[in-house]
Amino acid sequence: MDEAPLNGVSAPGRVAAEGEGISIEELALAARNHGLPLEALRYEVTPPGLHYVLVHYDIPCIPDADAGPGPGPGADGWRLGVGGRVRTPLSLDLADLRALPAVTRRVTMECAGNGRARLAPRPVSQPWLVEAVGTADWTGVPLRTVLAEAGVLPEAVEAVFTGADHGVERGVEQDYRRSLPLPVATGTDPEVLLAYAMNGAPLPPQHGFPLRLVVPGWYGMAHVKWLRDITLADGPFTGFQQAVAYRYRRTAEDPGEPVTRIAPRALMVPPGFPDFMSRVRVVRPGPVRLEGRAWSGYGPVTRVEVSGDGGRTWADAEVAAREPGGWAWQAWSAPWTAVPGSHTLVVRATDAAGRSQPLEQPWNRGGFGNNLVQRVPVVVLPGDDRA
Ligand SMILES: Nc1nc2c(c(=O)[nH]1)N[C@H]1C(S)=C(S)[C@@H](COP(=O)(O)O)O[C@H]1N2
Ligand SMILES: [Mo]
Repeated sequence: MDEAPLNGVSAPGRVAAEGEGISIEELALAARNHGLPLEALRYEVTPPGLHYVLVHYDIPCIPDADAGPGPGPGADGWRLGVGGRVRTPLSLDLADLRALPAVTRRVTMECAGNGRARLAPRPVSQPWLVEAVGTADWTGVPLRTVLAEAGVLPEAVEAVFTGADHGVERGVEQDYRRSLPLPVATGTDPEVLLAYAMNGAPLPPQHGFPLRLVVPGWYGMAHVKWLRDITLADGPFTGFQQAVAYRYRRTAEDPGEPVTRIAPRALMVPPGFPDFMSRVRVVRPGPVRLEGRAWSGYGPVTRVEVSGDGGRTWADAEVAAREPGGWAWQAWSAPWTAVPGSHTLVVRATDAAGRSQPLEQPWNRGGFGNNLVQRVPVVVLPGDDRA
């Protein structure tokens, strides 16, 4: 179905008024979707259930025949259509896709809205702090394998991907749908995947069962879940998720620039132990090994710096090398001496292209690509009276 205005349901995108707190509507989104608990940054591959989740509408229920009694290819009744400007339109089921040569890629994915909740003024949407990230091993078929089988015609310039989920957003009824320029869709660096497995198991319902797109290095919105159709188009796609949402704009009228690759970010496993309500960290005095992960959609992270005094002075952390050709986060660690009192720890990543993280809050209307440095307030206890 084409995108169409829906009479009677219209909520324009807006930014919160000065001092306006998080609303019940934002809380409803924050409760449906969820982030990575920061202590789970300790895992190189995010354990099942701890990877962040972002779903615009409802999770579609596509039955999994494999999960029930009796044989079956899985996802009975589901098929992936490949059409538009192609020589041979295809209709593939999961068995067809599993019969093609498979690859597995470790990919860090992050929501473009990560960091939005701290913006002032705050764009009213899913209120992420910094935790909308996760890393998984995705198994599937390179998209270019399937496109080559269909035979892309010379006039095609974009591939448009449609999910099985449906909803209304700012008054526009739509299927979740995004496009990629053909050079990205058929490229090898990154190589776009049609993934049917996550960490060696079929995709969980919330992560796109039975099939999703994985676009290494790009923000989450490009990784279309519950993929049911790929259409090759001879012009740029102008649907809602492409032309209205996911653009870097200063004002509502500004056409803006499209949101694509992930800006560099480092996150820290908060040290010590938390206060239940405030999440303030409590640390015993003495040497502490700070650790975390860092990533960038523009290439490897080459430098991670840590500050123990709110960003006045910095020290280099040790950073693990990125797997060649890989798109997964890199581990970092740094020593720190916890001295009694209150401190703010800060961490900052820089990638091979020289992109880094700002110390002052940047701002755009959608709250996208905000890679402001993470600040972790800690209270170090007096003396070691427990020793
Ligand atoms: N079909 C569909 N695909 C989707 C979405 C969606 O709502 N519907 N959300 C996108 C967004 S905004 C993000 S950040 C990622 C989140 O993927 P995850 O939930 O597997 O972490 O999926 C993307 N793919
Ligand atoms: Mo997202």
